[in-house]
Amino acid sequence: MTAPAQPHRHRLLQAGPLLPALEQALVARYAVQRLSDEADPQAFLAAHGADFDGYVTSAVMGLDAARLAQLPKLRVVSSFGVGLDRIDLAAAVARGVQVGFTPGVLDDCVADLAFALLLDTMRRVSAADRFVRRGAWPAGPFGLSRRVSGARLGLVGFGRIGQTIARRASGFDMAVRYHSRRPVEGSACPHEPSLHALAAWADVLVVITAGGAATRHLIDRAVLDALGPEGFLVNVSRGSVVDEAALVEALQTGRIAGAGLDVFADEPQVPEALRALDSVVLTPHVASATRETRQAMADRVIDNLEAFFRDGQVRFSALS
Ligand code: 8YV
Repeated sequence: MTAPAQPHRHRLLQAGPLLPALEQALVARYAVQRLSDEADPQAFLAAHGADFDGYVTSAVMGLDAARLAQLPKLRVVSSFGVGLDRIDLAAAVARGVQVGFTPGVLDDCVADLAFALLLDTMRRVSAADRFVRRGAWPAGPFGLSRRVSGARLGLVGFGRIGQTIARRASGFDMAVRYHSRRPVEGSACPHEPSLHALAAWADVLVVITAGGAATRHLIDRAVLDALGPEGFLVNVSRGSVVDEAALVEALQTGRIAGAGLDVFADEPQVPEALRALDSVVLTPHVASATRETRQAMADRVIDNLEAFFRDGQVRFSALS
């Protein structure tokens, strides 16, 4: 166990592994300690928790109130990602700790992956690829899939990413409606106040709402039944938003047609029941994972820290 050196530099605790280019940029500017390198992180925090000004984490690794309490001198958190469901913002506010995140730079890539999953599930691209690879084609044709152009797209959540997905959909002549707590002013897409009505209307439901307690299991058995046996589900938000057990059952019994999933209830564990289904396309939480977008996110993480240590204010605050 080593205490961080270089007392003249701001001391950052890094929750775990991050993009290598970001780790290099952090080390070039600050005295950085990676908590996940410690054999006994709890003992390390007990001995050195008071040494750190800043905490660097990600939307997936987060920062809970217990960890925050182990860092009594902490002044700033810089998170790699837009999701805030794993960061205890109330605890940070109560302590006067600023929280920076990376909005605006990942909307396009998350929307692109949502569309990739939508196209793949409806047109059965991955299933057709498996069909060709296992040599099944000579024995007979691959079955029919579903037309995407002109289909009805229901968006659950209509923030920056939801609106970007809607723009992608216009290129496919899709009809788009959305469900959110409040209608978005100035949008050409109709707001649907009832999630069940949206699911019943849609051919494909794309979930892009925030995670956390308020949206836990929003997509439940009743919503899946409203989507129906011809309907598809795509989730690029958080696994917690979908009742995964209800989803597995709906897929196994053909009560919905298929699903494209980038996020899961207990990542990185993906239930065997989902992996066994040919009607499901699975990706390992990679919606923002392009070189360009991850670098832009890394730049925001650094921007937030530099702005805080220079001006006392992160550039992109999760608290405003
Ligand atoms: C990043 C995400 O996943 O921004 C988010 O909320 O879930 C992803 O963009 C992820 O934080 C990388 O660890």
